[in-house]
Amino acid sequence: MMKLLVTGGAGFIGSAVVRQFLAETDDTVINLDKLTYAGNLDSLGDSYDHPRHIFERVDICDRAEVERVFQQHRPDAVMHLAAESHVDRSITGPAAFIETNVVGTSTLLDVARGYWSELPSEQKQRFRFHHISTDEVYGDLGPEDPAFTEETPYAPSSPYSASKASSDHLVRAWQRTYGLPTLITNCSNNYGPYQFPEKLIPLVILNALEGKPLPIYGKGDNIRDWLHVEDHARALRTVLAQGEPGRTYNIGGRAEKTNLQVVEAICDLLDTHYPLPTTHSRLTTHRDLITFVSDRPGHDRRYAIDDTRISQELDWQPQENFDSGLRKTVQWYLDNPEWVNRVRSGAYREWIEANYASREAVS
Ligand code: NAD
Ligand code: TDX
Repeated sequence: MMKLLVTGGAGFIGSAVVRQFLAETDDTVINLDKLTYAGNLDSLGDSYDHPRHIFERVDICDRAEVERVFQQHRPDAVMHLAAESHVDRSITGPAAFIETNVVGTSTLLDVARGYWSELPSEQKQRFRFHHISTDEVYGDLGPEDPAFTEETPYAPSSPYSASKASSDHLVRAWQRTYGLPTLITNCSNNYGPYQFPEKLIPLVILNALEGKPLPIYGKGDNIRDWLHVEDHARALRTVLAQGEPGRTYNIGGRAEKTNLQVVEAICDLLDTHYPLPTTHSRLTTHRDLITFVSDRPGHDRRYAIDDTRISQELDWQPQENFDSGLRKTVQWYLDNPEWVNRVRSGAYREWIEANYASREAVS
């Protein structure tokens, strides 16, 4: 049993990590999240009220508050997922990415270092700072290039990936200079339930359900490797438990697809389960909604992960294959109109502001 501090636990991947820890272990989870537009406590479902879940609305850039959380809850390990995560937003507004992903990560690291350095020796040895990062730090690949390994040189293309690369370097520096026992994982594109509909898969599902255009950047031939979020959460738990401090592990889904293949697959799934609205009678299939739009500036062509290290050293493999994972994901969005409507209408934000504004006023 341990006390785990998860940052970003109200986000897409963080909420999956929190739900999994609470359901499958006896650990206590301290969930530290600022609740930006991407933070949604609805995504925790019943886990929010779980007796082993403690929620702290805190900005990782706020050193005093982060110190308070460490001193008050005394975690055995940190899993750091809080970040600005959307590439398109980083292109129109990079400042928040530098602030949270770079300054915030350095603040968290430094508070963790101070806390860790004063732990009793046994606890100090067991402590881990696990930083959750992306394959985008490696830049992109040509069609015939070998997949990214943990030795691939960094070459980030977007403000988002540059900010994540910076945070990875900070984590390595804190490990090398101060001896903080860190772990880094670099993962490919995640998909699954509770993903904010700014990212390709939920955006396309929800636009298709409303008969809206499905925007594909450029020709749709950019390639991503897709991993189900529950598989990612399982990989993170494996690395935290068994990973060697100071080491990096790549995590991937063994599912390279062009964006057009992904969007067409969603359209085909919806054609069988959810016929087009009658208002669109001149359209015969959801594929007719596909609209090619101008490309993302600096758009990475291809990502692919060589998962030899995590699969051979830690015996982790993805369990969900992309076809069935995508089918379940489409079904989840069909089955959860309440979550979808609250996200789309912004209602979840009103609840957060009402709830936490009053809490702040009292303290
Ligand atoms: P997300 O945008 O869904 O969630 C991010 C969470 O962080 C939100 O709950 C938000 O409120 C919180 N947050 C943002 N700024 C904060 C701050 N200053 N202080 C405290 N909390 C803050 O992101 P996600 O898709 O769940 O990604 C989680 C992590 O995994 C990120 O670090 C991301 O870089 C990494 N990652 C994501 C993917 C992916 O496909 N989504 C793939 C690889 C790695
Ligand atoms: O409307 C769209 N049309 C489109 O063609 C959107 C939103 C995206 N795309 C393309 C761009 C990408 O090639 O689809 C691909 C996937 O786009 P996103 O869902 O925005 O993800 P990506 O940019 O690949 O980054 C994601 O994976 C790596 C996450 O957002 C990152 O946080 C993670 O690190």
